[in-house]
Amino acid sequence: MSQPLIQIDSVDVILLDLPTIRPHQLSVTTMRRQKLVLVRIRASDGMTGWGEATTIGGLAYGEESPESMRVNIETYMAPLLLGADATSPNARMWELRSHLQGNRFALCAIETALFDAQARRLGVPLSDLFGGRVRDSLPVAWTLASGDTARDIAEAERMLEQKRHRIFKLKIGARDVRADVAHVAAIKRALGDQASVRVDVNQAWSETDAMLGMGMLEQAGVDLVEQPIAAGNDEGMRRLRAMNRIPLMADEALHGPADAFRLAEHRATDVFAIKITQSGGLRGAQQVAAIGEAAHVGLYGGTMLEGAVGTIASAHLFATFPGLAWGTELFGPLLLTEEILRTPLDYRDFALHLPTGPGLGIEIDEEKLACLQRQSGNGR
Ligand code: MUC
Ligand code: MG
Repeated sequence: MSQPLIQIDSVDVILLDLPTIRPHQLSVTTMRRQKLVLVRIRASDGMTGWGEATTIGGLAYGEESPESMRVNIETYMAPLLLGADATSPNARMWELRSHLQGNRFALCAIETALFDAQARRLGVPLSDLFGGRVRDSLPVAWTLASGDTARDIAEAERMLEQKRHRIFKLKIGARDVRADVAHVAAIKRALGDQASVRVDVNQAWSETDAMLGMGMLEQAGVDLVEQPIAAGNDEGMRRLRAMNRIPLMADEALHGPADAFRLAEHRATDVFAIKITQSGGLRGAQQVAAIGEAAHVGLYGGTMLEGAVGTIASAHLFATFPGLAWGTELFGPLLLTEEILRTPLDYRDFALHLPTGPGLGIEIDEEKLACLQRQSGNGR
């Protein structure tokens, strides 16, 4: 093939270890810090694109860790990208996928960076490359996960007052089922009809725990139960759906279009929690949404608690989904103590408002990044 006119010049991986505003307790880990994984791709026409591959608690949540991603991107992915045509994200991703197995998160970051740069090159928002927006703002849930009922209620009341969030997801599963349900019921009682209360069990329950728990959660007025049982137990999810009226959402069970197809075919879920990283990238997540819409599965815009880059990339894609009945949980940057953008993301009126500029529509503060990298001890 002839030499591409616009080539990929560099691929950099930047790790930032940032404190969270409070401990964030999930059944699989308690986060006090979040390690952001950022990918920066520079092209010979001077365009730069950014992507993100952040995960939760090292290897506590998924198969890729921040450190393994850095090694894999630098050793195996960057050499396949350098010198190649920067203007076709699809061609680059096809090439990578034909040489590599797995690595959904790392591939998502690379794909996002390629699309960001290409959209900037064309002078359009990234969402335009995915068919265009059907909305300019997205409802955003907040996760209550301090581990303390009174503190969670106070936090939720503050969010309602500030008009930041009126959908709350409660992380449960670390304690006994009855203790967890009592915690959820107390929060729902305190908030009443002003808020939608949902729970995420992060696979912690056995099927019998879930049979008990879901009935009680329905009585307590909970609107949605996310991944109560093990990711591989489709039959269990099907049985729970048949037994309960409360909708069920698949999260850890959903790793891209093939899982979406299987879950839809088995009628194992009411709602898909779509995450761009879990789906292996923006195109994979778009395909998950298409399968959901065709199979009448509800859509929810999920997060891996990414910082601003992954959050706004997800928002660009989710804003193109006509059916997003369950809203989103794109609150990741609000859980962090440090800002990496020159202008922070726009959260107000219970929603995230999308930027209108080209690409991701954000400007990374590279000086701040360099300083945070040094503080994190992850600089290069
Ligand atoms: C998950 O399991 O959904 C999303 C919000 C949150 O607090 O944790 C994540 C992961
Ligand atoms: Mg979840």
